[in-house]
Amino acid sequence: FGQDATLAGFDWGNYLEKSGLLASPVSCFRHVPLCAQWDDIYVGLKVEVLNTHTALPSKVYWIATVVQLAGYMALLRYEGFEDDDSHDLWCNLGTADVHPIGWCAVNSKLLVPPQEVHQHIKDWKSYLMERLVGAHTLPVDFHVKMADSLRCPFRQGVRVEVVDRSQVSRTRLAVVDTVIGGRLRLLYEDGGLGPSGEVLSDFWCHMQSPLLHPVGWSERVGHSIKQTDTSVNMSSHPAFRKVLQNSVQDQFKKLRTVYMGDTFFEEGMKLEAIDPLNLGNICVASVRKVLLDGYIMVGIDGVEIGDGSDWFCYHASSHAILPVGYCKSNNIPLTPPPGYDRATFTWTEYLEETGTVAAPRRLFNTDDVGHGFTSGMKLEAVDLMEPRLVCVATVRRCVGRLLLLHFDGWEPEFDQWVDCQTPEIYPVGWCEITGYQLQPPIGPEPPQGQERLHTSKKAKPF
Ligand code: MLZ
Repeated sequence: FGQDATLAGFDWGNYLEKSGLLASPVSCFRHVPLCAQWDDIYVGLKVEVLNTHTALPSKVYWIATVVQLAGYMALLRYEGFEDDDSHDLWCNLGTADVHPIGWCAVNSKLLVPPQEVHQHIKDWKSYLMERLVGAHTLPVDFHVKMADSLRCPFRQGVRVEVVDRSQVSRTRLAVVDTVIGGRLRLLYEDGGLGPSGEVLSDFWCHMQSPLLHPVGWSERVGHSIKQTDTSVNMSSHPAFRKVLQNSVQDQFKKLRTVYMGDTFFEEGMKLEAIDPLNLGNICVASVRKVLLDGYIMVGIDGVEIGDGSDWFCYHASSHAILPVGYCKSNNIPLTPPPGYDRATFTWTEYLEETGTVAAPRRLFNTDDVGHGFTSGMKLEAVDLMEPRLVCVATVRRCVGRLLLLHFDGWEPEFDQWVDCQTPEIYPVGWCEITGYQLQPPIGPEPPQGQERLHTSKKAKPF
């Protein structure tokens, strides 16, 4: 795979067959089309699908059975081939010309068997009748539900507040430019345009991303926001020519309510946190500031610049902050502050030495949600360090709510911890359905257990 795969479109079916056919089911992803319908999709269903084995000039269809599912992809076997798998075809249930049984009759389409089947089954009409007794099929409203679920409350010209990729401790006003599958391309209001009108600074995230907020949010919770540089003129860009409309709270996902009463996070409390700039590392960290509405600013111990510009905002319900001792009890390597040895670092000594206390365990959202992901499953995942990219990925570990994602073909240093409910992961086939560009693996996988030589990856903000 490589450049060619990008141009030709990545062949998930072929790749899955080489890598063991394991993919996360659509029902694992609450933010994706057809998630709620997926209980009705299973191996053994019969469908009417375009017949690609015919010399006829017009479109004709035939009955097929789902023999394998992987995300949105289904491996289909035309009726009549019985145990012969040599004509099986992968198709994306979200995009393929595939329908419930009965669709052809209602829509005056012809059911014609593949040539090979025609030859060895003489009376295919009664053969079919026999095979269809008691068969289950796609829900009749399958494609309607799909179309409904692709609707999005955001469109070009809507204004939001979003993390400033050049300084993660603050937000910045931005305008929606493009929406693909619920993922938004945002242009900072003072991001600037190049000499030929090209955008100099953009940011991609899903509409349910925790990094995205309605206009007015920063001021309301006490988060810092970059003042828009009014000398930068973006008005020649189409997104800024639309009537700009401020986003409002109900366009956003509702966060779980947290009570900030007597026992809440306090400045100086210690915790473990996913490093926002190195998402494969869980580090020793501190609460630096308590904002309103359950938000806190967190700094990574020992690497802070000192002016607060590298603090990161998390909601108290975020998966990315964890109680002291979480890594140890879950066998995850904890990254201690520079100067400490991974092998000998202990929280007890560190707390004593720094005269600090651990944030109480009950403040963290470590509820087990029974998510259904298992290690080895393939999926499509955003590289959160370059969030424009949706990549071929594998679940490497599952720990409570957390998933360690590996990007196929990339060094393990690119691995990222994410929450099982992050809106930045998608089932196999999602890109094809939404029209989003999928990044194929860049090369063959390094052999298991043997890590390739690499130069160390520089952390860069997004
Ligand atoms: N330009 C970057 C791309 C990294 C993308 C990795 N995605 C898993 C680099 O080569 O470092």
